[in-house]
Amino acid sequence: MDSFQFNSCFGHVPEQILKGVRTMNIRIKKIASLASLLACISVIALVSVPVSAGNSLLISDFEDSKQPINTYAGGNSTVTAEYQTAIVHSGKQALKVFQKVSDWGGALIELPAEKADWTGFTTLKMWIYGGKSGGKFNIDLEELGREQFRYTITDDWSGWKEISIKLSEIPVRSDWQASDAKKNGKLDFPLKTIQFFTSSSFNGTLFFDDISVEK
Ligand SMILES: [Ca+2]
Ligand SMILES: [Ca+2]
Repeated sequence: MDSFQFNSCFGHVPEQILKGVRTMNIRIKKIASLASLLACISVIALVSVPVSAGNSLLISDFEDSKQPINTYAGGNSTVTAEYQTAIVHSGKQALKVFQKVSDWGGALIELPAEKADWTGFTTLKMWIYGGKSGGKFNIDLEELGREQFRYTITDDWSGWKEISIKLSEIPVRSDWQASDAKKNGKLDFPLKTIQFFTSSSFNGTLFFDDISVEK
């Protein structure tokens, strides 16, 4: 409302009051501009969500009990794996793996096609609840061509801890490869399995949750 309209409505109004009305208009416009800016920032934030989600590929959060967990063990070893709700990092479930291994044993999940191509991802991450047993265990990656890669971890902490492993720093297994493996010493995709708790000597329990690969 300009001063002509204001004066027409209310008769002659002193300049002091008109000045106050103009100032108020400017403030209202400033508030409107701020609201527009905040709306824009909100839209940008909403648009950014899928981009950050694309930087991470969830391998398993162990919430789906139908996802099979396979275990294997040598004649002198015992391995059990179960979904449980008592000790979790996220959601309602995590995986508990008990091992009493004196020859060989482990637990694995098979990767469905949509989680098997890690092209463009650089880092494998997972949360492990350690028991501070001092034992060593391995994270093994197996390709579709059966070549295997191994990263060794020492169980030297208690409680949850995030393990972060650069894919480029996971060496090819030097102790064993399948006779029919297509060996070239390079981690090729798609992967077949992630064997997240293998060992030749371990006595204890570990919990696993939120396995992912990140860009
Ligand atoms: Ca979980
Ligand atoms: Ca290879």
